[in-house]
Amino acid sequence: MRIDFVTLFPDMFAPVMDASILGRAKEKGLLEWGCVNPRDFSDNKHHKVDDRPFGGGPGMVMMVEPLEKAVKSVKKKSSKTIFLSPQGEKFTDGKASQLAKEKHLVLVCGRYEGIDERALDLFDEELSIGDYVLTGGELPAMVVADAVVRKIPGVLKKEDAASSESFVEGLLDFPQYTRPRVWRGREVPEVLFSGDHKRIAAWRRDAAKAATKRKRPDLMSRA
Ligand code: 4GX
Repeated sequence: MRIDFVTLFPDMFAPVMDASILGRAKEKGLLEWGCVNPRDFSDNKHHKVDDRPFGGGPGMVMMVEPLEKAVKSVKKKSSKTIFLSPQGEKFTDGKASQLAKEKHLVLVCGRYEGIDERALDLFDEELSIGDYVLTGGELPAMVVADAVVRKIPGVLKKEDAASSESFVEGLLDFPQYTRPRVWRGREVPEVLFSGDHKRIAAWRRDAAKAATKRKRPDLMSRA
């Protein structure tokens, strides 16, 4: 998969996109990514990309022209273009699985009070990572990229690690333990040492259900 970020702050991306599992995905040839800066497409001599809102009010609005040129410079027929904003459809793990099947994502990051409404025609989808307001779309774009790339076959070490986790079956993860077997008097559940894989699987299913009921009752109806 290739991902292009349209952003006024391209320096934010490498520390996240080249680290850890995403960095390894790139080394393995499973991910390519790049940034394109609307500022480089401004015909204004000061490379201006924002302007005051018509009708007045505080803050600035991203101008449509540099944004359109930047998107068009990376977009191909097979690309899916996505704008990140609090007004978007809620981004979910299911959405991440859908997007992992795409060949090319163009993730567009807004700043300021938002973008000129007429720029919305450039996008196939508008997604929100949650009901809070950030200072820009860069972190949401990287959240989406991270959740999508880990779904690409071969990115995670164990092929099944992506399908046996939270949300995929509508439940939270089951509790995990590692050494030591006793920590400050707290013991690891006995069943996990039984070697009985059926019993362990049954315990994990029950524990996942109990955790979901307690921590995220809103998910229970879906599971
Ligand atoms: N999930 N932001 C977008 C600029 C903006 C402001 C108003 C449109 C209208 C966000 C989120 C998010 C911050 C990205 C504001 N765009 N994006 N940006 N929550 O908070 O996706």
